Amino acid sequence: MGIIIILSLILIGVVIVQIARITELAGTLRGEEEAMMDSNRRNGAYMVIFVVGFLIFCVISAMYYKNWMLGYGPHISASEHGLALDSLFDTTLFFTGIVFVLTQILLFWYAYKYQYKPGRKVLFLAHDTRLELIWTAIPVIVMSFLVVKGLVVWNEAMADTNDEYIEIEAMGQQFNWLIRYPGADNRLGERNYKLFTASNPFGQDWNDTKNLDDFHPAEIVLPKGKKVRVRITSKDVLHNFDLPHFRVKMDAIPGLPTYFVFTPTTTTEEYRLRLKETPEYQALLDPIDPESPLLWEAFNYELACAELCGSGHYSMKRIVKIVEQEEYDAWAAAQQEQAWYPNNVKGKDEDPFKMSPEKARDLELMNRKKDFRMSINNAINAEKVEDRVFKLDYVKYQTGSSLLTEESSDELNNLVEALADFPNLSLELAGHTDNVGNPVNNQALSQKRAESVYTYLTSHGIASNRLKAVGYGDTQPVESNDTEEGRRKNRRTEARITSK
Ligand SMILES: [Cu+2]
Repeated sequence: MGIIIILSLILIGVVIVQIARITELAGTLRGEEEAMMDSNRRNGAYMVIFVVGFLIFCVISAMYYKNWMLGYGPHISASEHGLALDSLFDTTLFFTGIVFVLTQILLFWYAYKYQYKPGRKVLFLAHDTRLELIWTAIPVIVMSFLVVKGLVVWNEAMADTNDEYIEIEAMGQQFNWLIRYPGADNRLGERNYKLFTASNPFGQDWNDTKNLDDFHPAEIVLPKGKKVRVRITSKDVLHNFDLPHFRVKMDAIPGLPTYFVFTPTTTTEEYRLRLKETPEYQALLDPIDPESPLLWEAFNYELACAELCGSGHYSMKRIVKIVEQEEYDAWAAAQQEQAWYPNNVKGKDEDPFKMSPEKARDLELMNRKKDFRMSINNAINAEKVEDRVFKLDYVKYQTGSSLLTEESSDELNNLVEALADFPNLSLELAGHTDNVGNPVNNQALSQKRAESVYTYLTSHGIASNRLKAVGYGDTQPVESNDTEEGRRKNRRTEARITSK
């Protein structure tokens, strides 16, 4: 094969040399100058035809592919800052477009106009201050304008924010993206590259309790309208975190964490509906399978790697879903079940909580706090008034007395914290007993117990006008009093939300 290619190249060379010789010979026969003028005229005309055809082709191809291009047709940005970025891109295209069209026209037109003619002389222009000024000043003005506008957009996208945001982490590796969510505590735990193992792909430090509820989903799901901060890192080589539909693009660099803040504004469903209106997206996804979905139905946002990182580079795609807040909450709650620590680390050798009872207790308290937060959130968001109630499961009293046990303070501190976070919340603290003993005594005891909680909260800085203590005695059982289990459930302290 190699020999054949080399032989062909030599043959083509011989042919070209022969043609040149014949042309030369014909030229000598007809008169050399005549032949050269003729060729110049022809080539000049070709140049003009080429530039006209080329510019028309540019315009037509831009129009033809418009609906496939980011920033045009249905592909207006799906994020807040993306609109500013697109407008910056359009401005740049406007200025460079003018220069592009003018230089192409002049380049080819001059080749025609200034073709060789006998007697025509070249103008030698050694220096012209005015010209120098003009072609320095125009780029300076245009470039300053573009750079300043670019800086404004950049600072906006990169600004540190005090707003509430969801922080997730994306770690590139050959060849996929690892995704980490902070879990119910909304905070990503510490990690260290020295801790990388097969069962710890992020190198999470399990001594940091913030890590214990972090989960690693297969897809990126985010709610519409919420600010998202992505921590971007790499495990091996350069990768690039690219969400083209949101105009998010940032290098993932080993050893140098980068980030990007963006706010998705369009759900996947809304984006599909936009594509539904576009003729280009009515085709079948798989042209030979009539059962396959249409292009707009099959559309998904995607995360790509935009750095040529190796042979498996193409496989770094991940699906990104933007959904409404309720759907996101449901998804996050389901993912919580798959949290990495309890499913992959807990009880194994690398689990630091395995040995120490102290740490096991820390973990238990953290989980209680999480459960408490969930139940208070559910109570606040409940639609029916009678559902706006939550139990203080770990508030306990000494037998037959209204004195709080020592461990009650953990749960009560969670309540103090929640009351500080929701300053408009007012509560009725309700004491309940089982039906053992005298109903009058039961009522009195439950009243006193509710008051103990009341006193604890007010002595920890909660305004007394937000709280009310009521004892219900044995009048509101939640289970039958016939079994020990039922009676245990009926002895309880609850908090009912009276205003929020
Ligand atoms: Cu990559």
